[in-house]
Amino acid sequence: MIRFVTTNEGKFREVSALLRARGIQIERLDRPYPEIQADRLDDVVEYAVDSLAAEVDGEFFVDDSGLFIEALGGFPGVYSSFAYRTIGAPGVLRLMEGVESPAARFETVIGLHGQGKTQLVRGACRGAIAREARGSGGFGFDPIFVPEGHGKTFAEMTTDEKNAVSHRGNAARALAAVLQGR
Ligand code: ITT
Repeated sequence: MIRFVTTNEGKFREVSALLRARGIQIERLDRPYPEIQADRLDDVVEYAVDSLAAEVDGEFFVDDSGLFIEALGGFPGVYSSFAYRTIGAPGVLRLMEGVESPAARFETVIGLHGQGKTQLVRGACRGAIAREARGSGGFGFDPIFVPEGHGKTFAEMTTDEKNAVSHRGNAARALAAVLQGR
């Protein structure tokens, strides 16, 4: 059984639903791991996988994600977890006051460790920061993110609707392809 190492219940709900629909069962390992300060999600994931590989038995993967807002030079990006814990979604909305372009994207990098190697797969989702928070589903910055081509925020979508277009949905489909192709 492959384990998804995450402290974030929302991430597990999304990825496990998508993989289950493809016949892949996973288990959650709810424990934190070291997240280094780096400019790229890839580096954060590689470091996390290496440190976990010494402690976790069997095959596992981690998901590191970030919200990159164009007008803010990509902030919060790799610092999304810190930004969420400190200023939260209301703080991001305040930073957007008076900003012309709401363009933003979510990115996810999944690092899979198993069979003696580490493989990274990625997913992204373009969209915009909403004017105000809407919806009660999802987690994190979901109430303030509207994916391109949609009127709803992620927090106004079901898990399946979010997975169909989201950064994590795209990364999890790439993970499923890796797992099914070997
Ligand atoms: P783990 O590292 O234990 O998996 P985490 O919540 O710390 O959980 P991240 O380091 O990837 O996860 O943090 C990214 C932050 O970005 C997270 O705290 C969320 O608030 C936010 N985030 C990530 N994915 C998101 C999504 O799909 N929708 C909304 N917010 C998201």
